[in-house]
Amino acid sequence: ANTIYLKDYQEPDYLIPKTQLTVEIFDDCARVSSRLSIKKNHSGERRELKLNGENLSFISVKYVGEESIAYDLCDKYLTIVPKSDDFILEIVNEIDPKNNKALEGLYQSGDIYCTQNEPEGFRKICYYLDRSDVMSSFTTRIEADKVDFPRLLSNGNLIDSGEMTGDRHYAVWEDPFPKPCYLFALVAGDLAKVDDNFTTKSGREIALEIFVDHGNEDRCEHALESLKKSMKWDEDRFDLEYDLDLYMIVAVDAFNMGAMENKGLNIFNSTCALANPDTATDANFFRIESIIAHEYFHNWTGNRVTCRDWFQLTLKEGLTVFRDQEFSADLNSRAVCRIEDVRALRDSQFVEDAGPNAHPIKPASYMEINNFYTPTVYEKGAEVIRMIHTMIGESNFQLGMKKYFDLFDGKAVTTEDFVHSMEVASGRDFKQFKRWYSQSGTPTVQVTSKFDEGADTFTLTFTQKLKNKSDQVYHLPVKLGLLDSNGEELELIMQGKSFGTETVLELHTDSQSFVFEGLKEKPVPSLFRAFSAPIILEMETKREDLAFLLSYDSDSFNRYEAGQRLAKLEIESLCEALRDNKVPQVDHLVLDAFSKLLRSANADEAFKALAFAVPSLVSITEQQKEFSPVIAQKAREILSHALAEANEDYLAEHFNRYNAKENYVFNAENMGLRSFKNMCLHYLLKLPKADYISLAQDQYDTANNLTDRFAALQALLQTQSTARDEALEHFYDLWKDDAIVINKWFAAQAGAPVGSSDQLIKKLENVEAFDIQNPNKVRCLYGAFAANLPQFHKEDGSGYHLIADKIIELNSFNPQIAAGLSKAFKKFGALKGQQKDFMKKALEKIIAVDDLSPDVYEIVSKTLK
Ligand code: DPP
Ligand code: ZN
Repeated sequence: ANTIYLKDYQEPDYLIPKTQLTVEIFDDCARVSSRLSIKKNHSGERRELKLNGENLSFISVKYVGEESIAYDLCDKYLTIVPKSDDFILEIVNEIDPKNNKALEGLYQSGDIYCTQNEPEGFRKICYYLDRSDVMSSFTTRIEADKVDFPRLLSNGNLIDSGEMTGDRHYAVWEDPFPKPCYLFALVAGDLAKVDDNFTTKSGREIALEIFVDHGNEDRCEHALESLKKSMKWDEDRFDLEYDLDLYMIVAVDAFNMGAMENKGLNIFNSTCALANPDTATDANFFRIESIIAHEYFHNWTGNRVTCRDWFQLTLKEGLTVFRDQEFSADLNSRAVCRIEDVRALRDSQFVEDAGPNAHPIKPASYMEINNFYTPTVYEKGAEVIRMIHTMIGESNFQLGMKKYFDLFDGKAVTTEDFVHSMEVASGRDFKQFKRWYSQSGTPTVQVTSKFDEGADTFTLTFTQKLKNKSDQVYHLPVKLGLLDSNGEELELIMQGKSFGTETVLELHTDSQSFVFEGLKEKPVPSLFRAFSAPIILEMETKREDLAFLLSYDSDSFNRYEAGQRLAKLEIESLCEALRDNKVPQVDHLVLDAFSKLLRSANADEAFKALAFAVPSLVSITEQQKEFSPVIAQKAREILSHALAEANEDYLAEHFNRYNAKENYVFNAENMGLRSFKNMCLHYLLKLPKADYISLAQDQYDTANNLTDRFAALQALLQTQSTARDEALEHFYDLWKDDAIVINKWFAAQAGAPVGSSDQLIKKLENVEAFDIQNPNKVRCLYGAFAANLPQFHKEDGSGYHLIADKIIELNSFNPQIAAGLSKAFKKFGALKGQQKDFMKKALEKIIAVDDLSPDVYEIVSKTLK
């Protein structure tokens, strides 16, 4: 496979100011006729014009009004030597959407035709300059059978439609905003429509339309509400208004990504759009709200201002994730959102950054750009934007956004252009800060402290430990406070100047000290509040101090963090005891600290549900000196069991208190109450009592919403009981024909701590509701199994071989999904002995496949290196 480098970027030789497409859909193929207005884009001699095109049946190419012209055709390009600097080409080709199982370009999902063109799908529709710095005004005519395809949709405004002979009809769409072809979309099918409207702050009425399979009309309300909230929020906080008169969303079942921000015509994976209380959990409702927002926010950060090239992907993704995180935080509980975002960052991005496929948020090279839609580009990218926000503050950040749109609206730009806008608006210099864009790996910040009793000073020293030899020191913000022994915030005084009780320090050099004055007693520091930088904090903190911060820190994130650090210390001790064949004993200080939190009056239920949960298995194994998920899982269970036992009465009582039978309403408060209640249930089922199994069984049977029903099922999945089997069987019978809901049934079993195995997976892939061609099902069965660390890393290597075989199967028709699953082998470097040999064999089996896609090759070869 070829490696493509950022340093080789060159401006396009030609531009395509205008694109007119006609797409005729027939039974056995689709015919695409394109009329491209092309213009030379440099002052030198005319060069050849190389149009991208893959998997296309070429029919003809000519200048408008002429016969044929000389051309050269290979499996990747159509090349001509232009006769002038400004001309119109007419090209015809055919494609086969029905057999397009890679789900890129134009393909069939169920009975619907739809497109996915980011990053490089458009070249599978027609010959084109498929690169994001070529922006064009599109007019699209679609023709199809009117019975099978009553809806014909594309970007922009419908300007014409009508009947044709032979039961066919047509629609013509015009998008007034020039865009790169990755934002082109087309949908044809028999879809139900649910609509609504939104009036913008300048008084324009926007029609909102959601298109879904017939029968799903009652699952659209939440997406529409979320869309209206997003439109309003973007006006209020970012002063950004929608620009077309129509906003359409289409939900399809077969989709590689979560959703796609095509101009005026978003296409969504149905899991990320459709919800009602019976078919979606709180987590689904929350996620849908944030993805609807994310795609909507792309209209400005992504579409109006787009990326010059795909190395700049984080320009739009990091920024848009930051925006959707802020939206969720403003609408729900900011503290809970931050904790969940950081948890997700650590469990996915930190792991990626420590593994074989680590890359900077702005990669310097790639083999297959599809492999770079990663937690690093997205979530770490958002953290980088957040650090700028933390250092310059909201009002300067908004001035920076204004500057960004002033300078770059309608353009395809780079991450430097974004940072430049922020520098101009804030008067700051971010030259050093830009290292966050080009260096990979999570930096560690070591902190030591010293209290000088005579001088009443407290000194904090921060030292950066970088990941790679060639790395240079980062510029990063440290938000902090100091607590006195009563848990009160102390005034921060440095060099005689007061900074209130919370401030943001900035690190620039490899070691920096800060001296806080006027302190009568040794304070307890609370550092990196709200996780102000994506780093690993290394600081020796006594268990007593962690317990203290868990009780008193005014920063919710650090309160949570103190508990997690305390629990991890304890789990580490338990792991050691298990390794040494000693009887593991849980420390009373830890149990007391968590029991106190559970009863604390100064924390809400949503927070408690997060803070009382033991650290994730991933976050534990990432810190292990020797990677051993089986021992980590055992230690984790010992701690959970001890917490359940120590708080049994309280958990049982509070489970009842919140077991209300009110109608389901999705909002932050109710979501918090439900998560607390279900956390109680989850702990109770760690105790081997028939009463608690009945409790879960009863909740499963009588729940009036999927959140509670599914939580009961998951609680039962921790047990080996007939109640477990009955609930699983019932769930399957109820939802087997529902493409979205049944996926939860696969994921819950594949990921279960008890009962999952390679044998189970082989049984589940044969049930009728499974379909390997559907990416959601692959993610929910094989993806969930590969993320079930004790199972995937089972001693006999069976997990590795199962997943390797599936990657090989997927590689033959959907390389993108195959490559995604290949990332499961990321712990290769941490393995030892026979375990490593087993994984090596599995990886070598993949590498040996004929016709291995560049997608899979890139991931696996880098893993083996
Ligand atoms: N559809 C993906 C996203 O919105 C890629 N743009 O992040
Ligand atoms: Zn995005």
